[in-house]
Amino acid sequence: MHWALIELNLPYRTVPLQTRTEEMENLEFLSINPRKKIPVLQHGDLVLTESAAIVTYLAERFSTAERRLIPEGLEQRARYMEWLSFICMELDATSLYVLRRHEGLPVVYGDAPEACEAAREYFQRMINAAAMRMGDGPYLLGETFSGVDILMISVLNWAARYGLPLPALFERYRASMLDRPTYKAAIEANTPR
Ligand SMILES: N[C@@H](CCC(=O)N[C@@H](CS)C(=O)NCC(=O)O)C(=O)O
Repeated sequence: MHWALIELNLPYRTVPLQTRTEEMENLEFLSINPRKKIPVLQHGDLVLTESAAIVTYLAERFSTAERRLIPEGLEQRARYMEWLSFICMELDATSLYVLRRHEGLPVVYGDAPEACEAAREYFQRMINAAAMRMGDGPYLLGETFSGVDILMISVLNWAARYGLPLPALFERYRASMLDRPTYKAAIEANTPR
């Protein structure tokens, strides 16, 4: 979320919250997100949860001719939505989320070695298929950086954390994104002091 805000050069205020702490039980936060999850975006009366929705909302609302995070043409927007759905469902929900729960937090969600093994294999199959679909890059949508690159890097970072190897194309893609000044600024902004 920081990354999208920084790419779009938007002024914003951060309220730092730590998950799974008393801060999440705070009534004000519960009224904003009863699911007790971050990130949450508040823009005027609009309260939005879910990273994919937040990044896409910011992209739709604040893109300009100079800084555009979602394409204008119908077919390119369809490609954006395709990547968005693939990243959230195939890479995150059915693969990495399983690892985050059962390898990362077994005390809460229980051990499930077979499910984790299957999730690792599934991630590999999906990311290899995605590499065949990516084209010449340098971004998911070709020549133009967009919100789906932000979301893809978030899942590729999780993959790296769980030791999942990436196809060479995505290794190069991730390295070049991590080198982007706006990415570095976002990490800085998201690091607790
Ligand atoms: N699908 C949500 C997932 C959000 C999520 O799981 N956030 C983590 C922090 S990165 C969290 O709030 N975890 C707290 C918990 O699971 O109790 C999104 O993409 O925004």
